[in-house]
Amino acid sequence: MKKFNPLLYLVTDSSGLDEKDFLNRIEQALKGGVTLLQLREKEKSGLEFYNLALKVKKIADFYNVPLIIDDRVDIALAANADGVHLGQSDIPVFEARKMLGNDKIIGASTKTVEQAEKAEKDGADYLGVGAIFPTTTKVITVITPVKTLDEICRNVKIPVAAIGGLNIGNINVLKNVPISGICVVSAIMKSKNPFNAAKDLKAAIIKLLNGDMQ
Ligand code: TZP
Ligand code: MG
Repeated sequence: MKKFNPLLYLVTDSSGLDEKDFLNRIEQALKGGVTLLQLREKEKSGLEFYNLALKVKKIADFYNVPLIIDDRVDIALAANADGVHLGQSDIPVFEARKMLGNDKIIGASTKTVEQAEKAEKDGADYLGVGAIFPTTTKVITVITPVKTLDEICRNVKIPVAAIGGLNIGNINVLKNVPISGICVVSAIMKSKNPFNAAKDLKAAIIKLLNGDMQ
């Protein structure tokens, strides 16, 4: 399995962007310090998703950042991505583990301590927990209180990344919560300058996790 660090985890959203702009934004964000990358496509056909995954994989490899594919174990395998991210309505983590073996990273979205403990037991390597704040990226979202996020972190051994509406102005709500990092979509994908957005967010999350934030 490729070593991974969910400190600053960029989840992509290509909607409204042409492919060149999309790929360029990803590259700028990787240059700015993104540590883990997820290709998340809800509208594309299998072929379109696969073709895009091949292009994104090349860029991610250049910056030595693991690429995770959202939902689709088949695309992750076909594009030789580094792993897959599964939600509660996707195929079960233990089935994905059987298909992918131990060399691929498996992430799971969880909203309760029970879901988190099950995902860990079933073979997940990290957890995404949220939405911490309302988000415009995903239409149907349920808020996960910071208290639940904290309980999840304290009940599993695998790394936990917080997600949902997070940006440089609000991540201080996560102070003292033993997360390993944050996942963001809009804070980077919709920023004017994805390089600076990633660089500034990374500095802020490092400060937050070291406990030096005001
Ligand atoms: N899962 C929970 S919230 C979310 C996902 C995929 C979207 C987060 O996007 P943003 O733009 O960082 O709020
Ligand atoms: Mg999913």
